[in-house]
Amino acid sequence: MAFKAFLIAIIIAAAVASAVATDYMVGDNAGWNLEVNYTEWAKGKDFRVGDTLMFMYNKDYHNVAKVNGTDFQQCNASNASNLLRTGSDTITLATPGKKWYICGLSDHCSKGMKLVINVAAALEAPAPAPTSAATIFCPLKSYAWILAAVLLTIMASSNSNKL
Ligand SMILES: *[C@@H]1O[C@H](CO)[C@@H](O)[C@H](O)[C@H]1NC(C)=O
Ligand SMILES: *[C@@H]1O[C@H](CO)[C@@H](O)[C@H](O)[C@H]1NC(C)=O
Ligand SMILES: *[C@@H]1O[C@H](CO)[C@@H](O)[C@H](O)[C@H]1NC(C)=O
Ligand SMILES: *[C@@H]1O[C@H](CO)[C@@H](O)[C@H](O)[C@H]1NC(C)=O
Ligand SMILES: [Cu+2]
Repeated sequence: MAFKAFLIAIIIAAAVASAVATDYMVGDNAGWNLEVNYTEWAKGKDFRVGDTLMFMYNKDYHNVAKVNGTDFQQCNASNASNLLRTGSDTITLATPGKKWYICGLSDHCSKGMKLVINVAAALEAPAPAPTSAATIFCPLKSYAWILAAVLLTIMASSNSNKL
């Protein structure tokens, strides 16, 4: 019974979290290519931990290299920590701070296929230090746990009614 309630709590927490997180299609309908000004695209967007970036592109011509600030400035994808090339890549923004992405093929980066964003802490979470499992779930909106507690109470009482 407690385990069932725990599962329900996790499902609710996940649902609430995904309702709060935003999925960004990089370049919107135009996708990831040479046609979009990604500085313009990122302008005014409030990127948060837990949000996702979706890169959609023709994998014969483009890829997505996650780089640092230096390699971003120099359009150097030769030692990218993360090279994505499926044509449909989703990146979850896991930590706050600046994130840099460039296309590593041909001279696309210097032609403008580069995106830098600034990721802020998750919404409504005062960003506790990620030290324990509890911090993974607790900023996931405490009202999910209140809901779970209510459910648990209901389940417990319906159980005792049968006795
Ligand atoms: C892209 O947009 C930014 C911000 O509006 C602008 O400063 C920049 O010149 C543009 N880049 C190109 C290549 O047009
Ligand atoms: C690109 O990065 C690689 C690996 O870090 C480095 O060896 C190379 O010198 C860099 N190239 C330029 C032009 O910065
Ligand atoms: C950026 O990454 C390159 C490897 O690609 C590394 O040589 C360089 O020291 C890094 N720069 C910073 C500021 O971390
Ligand atoms: C390339 O990246 C790897 C892994 O991050 C690192 O061990 C290596 O030293 C880097 N090479 C250069 C030339 O920066
Ligand atoms: Cu490209």
